Amino acid sequence: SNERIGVLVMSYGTPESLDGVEEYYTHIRRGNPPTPELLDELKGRYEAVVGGVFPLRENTNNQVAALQKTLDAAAPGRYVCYQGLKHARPYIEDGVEAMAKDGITKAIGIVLAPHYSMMSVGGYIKRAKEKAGELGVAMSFVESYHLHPKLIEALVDRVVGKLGEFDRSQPIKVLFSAHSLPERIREMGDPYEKQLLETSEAVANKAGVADWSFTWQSAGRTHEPWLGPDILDTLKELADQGMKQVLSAPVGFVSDHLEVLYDLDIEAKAVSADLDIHFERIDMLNTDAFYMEALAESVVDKDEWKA
Ligand code: FEC
Repeated sequence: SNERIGVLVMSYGTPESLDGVEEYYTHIRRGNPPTPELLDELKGRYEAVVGGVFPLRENTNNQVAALQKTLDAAAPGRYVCYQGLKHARPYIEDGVEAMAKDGITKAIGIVLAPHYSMMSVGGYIKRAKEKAGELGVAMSFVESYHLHPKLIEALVDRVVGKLGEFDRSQPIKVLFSAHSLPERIREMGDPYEKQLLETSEAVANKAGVADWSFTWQSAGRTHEPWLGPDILDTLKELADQGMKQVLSAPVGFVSDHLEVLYDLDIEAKAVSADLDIHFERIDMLNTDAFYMEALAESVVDKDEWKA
């Protein structure tokens, strides 16, 4: 049939300007406004990275446009992409509403994050499902794609490429990382950790990397315990062991944004410099062609309405 299928492409979202940081932070904190100290601290991080520009917005726009092109090449005219953001406009609910307005009754949701956790991707899906149910849009979801061969290939290319910039005659540690989550996800039997280790291992094996480990980053500023060790502690530990070269591979993220450009490129790099460690990071996927194909193939796989 020539029915059009909606594709709700979901991403974290970022403010549009420094003035929007308070609303954004309040949304992340489920309606609780941050203290002035926390707000200033977050604004300071945005300013340190990009002087008030928010790269995640343009990167998400570019990723959605590139995915549309990739889907058009695979199945001309069948899929129409809509954007839905977790913490900024257009919100997930806005994306579902836009589909319904365009007369779309069947849709597939996918998140621009490869690993499933109830506290991350699960939250995106829950909100989309709720709105779709209200508006009579039938939806299915890609929950994860952390071992898609083209995702792995794209990451392997980046690891191998960046290793070329190190002194190969000396030891190099590859540090895979992802956003930490509260430790209580363990009691909930969450697949997040296992999936992250599977991605890391697949990339390390294919890239021929023997010396690697996985570490967490960007833990939230709350009182409950978060998954560790944090990358800053891991770097200290490595320095104690005499390691002088580290390649950072943040496989839990797919785009240039604050958690990479600040937490790794500024914070982890400065800590490394103090520890006399040469620290580099792999390039992010952004609109990488293999990544776009991994997304497009995952969407087409979920299309239960195709002939
Ligand atoms: O560039 C940007 O403007 C946005 C960068 C950004 C990304 C991102 C991805 C993830 N987060 C995840 C979980 C949490 C949990 C909390 C939390 C808090 C923040 C804060 C900022 C922030 N996150 Fe985020 N996250 C990004 C930015 N995140 C800013 C608030 C200040 C701070 O704590 O640093 C804690 C919420 C709470 O307080 O209760 C939990 C996860 C991901 C990766 C998966 C995904 O992309 O959805 C998981 C990008």
